[in-house]
Amino acid sequence: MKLAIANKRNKTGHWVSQVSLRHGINDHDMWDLDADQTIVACEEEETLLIVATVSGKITGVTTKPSPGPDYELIPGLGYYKIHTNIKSWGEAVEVCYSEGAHLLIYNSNDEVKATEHLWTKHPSNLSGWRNSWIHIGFHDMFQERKYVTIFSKPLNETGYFKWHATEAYGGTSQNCGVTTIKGELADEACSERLVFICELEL
Ligand SMILES: [Ca+2]
Ligand SMILES: [Ca+2]
Repeated sequence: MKLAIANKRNKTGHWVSQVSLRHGINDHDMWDLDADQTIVACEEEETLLIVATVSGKITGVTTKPSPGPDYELIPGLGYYKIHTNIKSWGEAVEVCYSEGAHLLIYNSNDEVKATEHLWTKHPSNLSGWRNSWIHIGFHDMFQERKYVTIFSKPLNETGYFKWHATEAYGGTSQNCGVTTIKGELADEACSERLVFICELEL
C-alpha cells in the first residue's frame, strides 16, 4: 500500500494538493482514505496542513489461537499434540477444542507419516488393541456408515480416506473414528477411552 500527497500549481495560480492511495487489486475494499486540509497560521506565513487517515481491516488473514506449549510445529502442516491421558471420543473432541485446536483429521498421506513420531509418546500400557489405536475426528453417529468429520464434512472429501482392512464398519454400536499409526481408519464405540492427537492447522 502506498499513500502519496502531490502538490501542484494549476493554470490559475492556485495550489492543488492531491492525496492518493495505491493498493493491491485484491484488497480494493479494505481501505478507507479520509483526508482533511486546513490552513495553519504560523507567524508571518500560512501553511497548508493535510491530514490523511487510512483505515481498514485486514481480510483474508485469520488470527489463529496460539497452540499450547506442548504442541509441536510440523512445517507445512500445523501444530500437533498427543494426549496420553486417555479420554472417550467426545471428551477428546472437547479437550482439543479447549486448546484452540481440533481432534486430528488426516488430510493427506504426508500428514499420516508426519505425525507417526508422536505415537512414541503413546504409553502402550492400555489393554490389548487400545495400544494400537487413537481417536480421530470423524464419526457416523447420525447415520450408519455415513462418515463425516467433526466439521460435518464427508470423510471421503478430506483428502485422506483409507479404511483398515478388517476393523472398519463396526456397525451401529461403533460410531466414532479411530486410526492406527499407519492411518488405517475404523470406527469404534464412542465411550472407549483412548489416546488422541489434537491438531491446529497452519
Ligand atoms: Ca489435518
Ligand atoms: Ca457405525
